[in-house]
Amino acid sequence: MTEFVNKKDGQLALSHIAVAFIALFLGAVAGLLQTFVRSGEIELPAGIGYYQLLTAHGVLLGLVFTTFFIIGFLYSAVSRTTGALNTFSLKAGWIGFWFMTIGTSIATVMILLNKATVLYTFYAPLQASPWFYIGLTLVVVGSWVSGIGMFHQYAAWKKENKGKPAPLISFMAVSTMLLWLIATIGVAVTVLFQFIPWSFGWVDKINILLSRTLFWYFGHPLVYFWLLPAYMCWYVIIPKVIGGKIFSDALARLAFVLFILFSIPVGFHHQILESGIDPFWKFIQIVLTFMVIIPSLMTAFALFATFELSGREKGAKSLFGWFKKLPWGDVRFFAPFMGMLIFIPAGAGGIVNASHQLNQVVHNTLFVTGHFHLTVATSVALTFFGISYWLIPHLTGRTLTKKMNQLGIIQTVFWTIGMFFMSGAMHTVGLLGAPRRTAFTTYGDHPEALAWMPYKTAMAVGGAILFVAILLILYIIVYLAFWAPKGQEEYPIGEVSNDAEPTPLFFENWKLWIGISAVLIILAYTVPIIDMIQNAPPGSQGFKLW
Ligand code: HAS
Repeated sequence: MTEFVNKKDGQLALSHIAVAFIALFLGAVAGLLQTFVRSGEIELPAGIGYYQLLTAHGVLLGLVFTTFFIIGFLYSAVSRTTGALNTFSLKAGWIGFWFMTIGTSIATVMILLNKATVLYTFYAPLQASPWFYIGLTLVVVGSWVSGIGMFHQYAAWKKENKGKPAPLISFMAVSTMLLWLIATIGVAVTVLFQFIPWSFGWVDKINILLSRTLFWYFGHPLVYFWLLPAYMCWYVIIPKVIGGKIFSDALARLAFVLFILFSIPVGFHHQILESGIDPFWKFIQIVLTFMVIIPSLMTAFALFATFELSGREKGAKSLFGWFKKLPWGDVRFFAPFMGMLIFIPAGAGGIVNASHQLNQVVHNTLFVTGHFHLTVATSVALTFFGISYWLIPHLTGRTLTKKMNQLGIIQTVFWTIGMFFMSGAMHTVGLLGAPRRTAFTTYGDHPEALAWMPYKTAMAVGGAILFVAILLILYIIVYLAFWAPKGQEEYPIGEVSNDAEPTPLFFENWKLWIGISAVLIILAYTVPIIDMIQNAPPGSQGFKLW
């Protein structure tokens, strides 16, 4: 294992991270404008409307910021722990990067031209320009090439280190990309065989239910593709930052394997209220959804154990004495920690969503919007910021200064307060029945809508605080990349506790995990998909399977 990321590999990682933060800025501007347009406070020129801004916000933050940041971070982690990337992997990384960047640019231009106002889920019958779907295809293909690059580097390391488990963080990077590859098959199929032919006009109808099902086959593991890199930081980076040890290497690997197995065959929990799917299959997928909660509970357990063991080593005595021993003044810890803390209510909200009857109360309300602003936009985003504070200076040969550390802590506090108002209001007003994805102006003076108005103000206040937090993070990032003093910032990688059990090698039996994952997917999806095709409304298949 090397202490530093090789310079060439660092450039690859940095390029990804640069695109991620440009997307963060543009997506945040769209987010702020969207809040004002939605509440009817401003009207924008050139007919720029709520849904166009919402699409830009969702695509740039949910898809572009995350995917680019994740691939950049994963490449850096693989290079740091398995050594400089070999020629094939580095090339694959750059090819993937350019495919993704070109694809993103095409899709963004289409959104800006108002030719792809279809939201980030692009549900049919909303239709975008074919170029939007082609752009998305390039992003997916690019990410596959990047994934293959990482697999190649990992395989080369395994060949040279026969009989040894791969470094934990590289194992996690490979697991995350494997999950992504299996998941994106769904979106690739619907885009290539349904949306592109339909948007070019080669066929005049589309099987909506099938397209939504293929989307959610991808959409739920997508959220774990966002989450797992945050877990990589929580499991591997944080123990080192707090001066402790990784509680158990084997437990961490098991959690990642469980995500590969259970995060895909669960898409129906986004479609519980959709007709056309037999309740039996919905039930099966809800059961599997509850299975995918387990690795998160394991993660919570492991984190508490790491915190407690490290605190006790530093002399903490009472039941919660370890809490005081955590490095509260270190932003590399503080930002991800706030992400963890918020993941507790965020996860509870997910369990509410997944609980069949409760879903009837919250589905398509702002409660769901509140849920994902806590999960991806807080737990994941704050962790990604926490990573950036040391990763960017590490890659640019600079250091995280005391002042930037302090500013990072202020940024984290702003983000948390902003999200408390915004997401708190979304959860509450959602329970009162306020629909998601609807401009407030369309409510008119509907009596029920009057009760929602105070929450609208809370959301706007939260949104404004968040925008200030975005400006702060962008300033810090630019400072760390270009102006911070030269030096060497540590790339923290934790060591496993001496008391942990040895790691069994079967965790790297990929054939086994891919096999079980395939069986679960086939079990959960085959019959309902055949049903959807055979019982589609006349002429609406878009393509005929048989
Ligand atoms: Fe979700 C909708 C169910 C997790 C994102 N989710 C969404 C959407 C998004 C999203 C974007 O079943 C909207 C999609 C759309 O546009 O329509 N979600 C779940 C469940 C979980 C879950 C069961 N979601 C996530 C994560 C996301 C995310 C993670 C992004 C990263 N979600 C749903 C459902 C819907 C849904 C339904 C559809 C709703 C509808 O009707 O449309 C679970 O994975 C959650 C498990 C989490 C836990 C928490 C563990 C806590 C940990 C922290 C420990 C803290 C420590 C700190 C140690 C069990 C690990 C120390 C603390 C001290 C106090 C010292």
